[in-house]
Amino acid sequence: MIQKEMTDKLNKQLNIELFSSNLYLQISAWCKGKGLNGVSQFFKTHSNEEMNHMRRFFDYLSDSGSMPELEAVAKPLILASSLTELVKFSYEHEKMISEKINRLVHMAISLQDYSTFHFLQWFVSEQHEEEKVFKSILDKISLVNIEANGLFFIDRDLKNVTK
Ligand code: OFO
Repeated sequence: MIQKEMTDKLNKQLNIELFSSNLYLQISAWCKGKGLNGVSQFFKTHSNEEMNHMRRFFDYLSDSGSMPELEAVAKPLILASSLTELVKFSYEHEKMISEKINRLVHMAISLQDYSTFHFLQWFVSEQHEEEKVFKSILDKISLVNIEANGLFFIDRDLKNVTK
C-alpha cells in the first residue's frame, strides 16, 4: 500500500499526463491546419504516448490498492505562432514534466517507498528520451532555412520520427 502523500502526488501526475496527451493532440490539429501533415502525425503519435503514460500511473495506483482519480482536464493553450516556437514550447513542457518526475522520485526516496521509486525509473529514462527528441528537432530546425524549403524537409522528416 502506498502512503497517502505519495498516492496524491502520483494521482496528480496521472492527470498531468492526461493533459499532456490532450495538449499534443491539439498541437497535431494546429499543425494539420497549417498543412504540416508530417509534424501533425508526429504530435498525434506523441499524444498516444502520453495517454500510455497516464495509463501506467493509473495501473500502478490501481494495482497497489489505491484509487486512481481522473479530474477535469484544462483546455490546452498553444503558445506558439511558428513551428520553431511550437517545438520550443513542447521542449519546455517536457522539461517541466521531467522536473515533476524528479520531485516524485525525491519523495519516494524520502518516504522509503522503494516500489514507487522502482516504478518511476521508467519515467526517468522516458523523460530523458523525450527531451532528447525535442532538442534534436530544434537542432535540425536551426540547420535549415525554415522560412524557405526547410519547412518542407522538417515536415517530411518528422513524419518518420519515432522514439
Ligand atoms: Fe512527455 O512524457 Fe509524459 O508527460
